[in-house]
Amino acid sequence: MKHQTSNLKHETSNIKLQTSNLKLNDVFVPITVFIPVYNEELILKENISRLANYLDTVWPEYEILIASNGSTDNTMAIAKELNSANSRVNYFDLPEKGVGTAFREGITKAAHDRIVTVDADLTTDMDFIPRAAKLLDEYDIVVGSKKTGTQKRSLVRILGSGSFIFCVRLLLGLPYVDYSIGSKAYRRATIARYAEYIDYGSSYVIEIIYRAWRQGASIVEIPVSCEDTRESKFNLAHEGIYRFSNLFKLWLKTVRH
Ligand SMILES: Nc1nc2c(ncn2[C@@H]2O[C@H](COP(=O)(O)OP(=O)(O)O)[C@@H](O)[C@H]2O)c(=O)[nH]1
Ligand SMILES: [Mg+2]
Repeated sequence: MKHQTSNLKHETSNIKLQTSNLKLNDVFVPITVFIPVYNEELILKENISRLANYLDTVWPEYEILIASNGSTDNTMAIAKELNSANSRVNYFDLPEKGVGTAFREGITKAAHDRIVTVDADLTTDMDFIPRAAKLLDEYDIVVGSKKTGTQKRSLVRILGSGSFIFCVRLLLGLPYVDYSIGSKAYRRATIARYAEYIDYGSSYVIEIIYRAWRQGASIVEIPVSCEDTRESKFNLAHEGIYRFSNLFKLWLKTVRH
């Protein structure tokens, strides 16, 4: 798949290159770091500041895009405050529910053509962002994988995602092992093709990866390390039923017909 880039030569020495695979003469294409949020007032300010400080040291031009679906706490007020303090932080809030809905909107609202998704709790190592952004020079999609990396997560969650991955492989033949929303990176031109298939919830990840994979997109999976520090914002039972039923629907729609 063809990709348009607006090349930004990195020539300044004030950017410390902290990731092993980045070199001073690399070309750093601007990125949007997309962060879906729902009622994240407890961590948003601290984590976005931490993320921006980190990105300042590894990536010359970026946007942090905070995307909410009707958060009912102070999340949006904090997002507004962060934007006033730092013009690289943008935000929007949608009345409709769901991370997929937010992501679909994010594809059109993102300031840049390379979109890296990260969860607001920053439980996955931030160095996924520059590693994945760089890989988008060559690939359409980068899948950050906790399974091939390291994970400190509850057994219930590891077993839940393990059985989901097993069924994905069985039904769709997809070879990847992480379909969570966080730690993924996409070229906008690739995902824009699948925008109409983006569901309201987290199933959009597998929907995009699967459709792109079938059409021969270049996809790479890289390990990430993840340590859960809090309970999920998702209702895990509901999330499990939703994901498995959507997987089954996807199989019916695309494999059998
Ligand atoms: N926009 C949006 N973000 C959500 C929603 N539900 C959860 N999130 C965000 O999705 C990200 C992942 O949630 P998290 O609770 O860390 O889920 P985990 O992957 O199960 O640990 C966090 O940034 C949440 O704030 C939602 O309905 N809409
Ligand atoms: Mg989390």
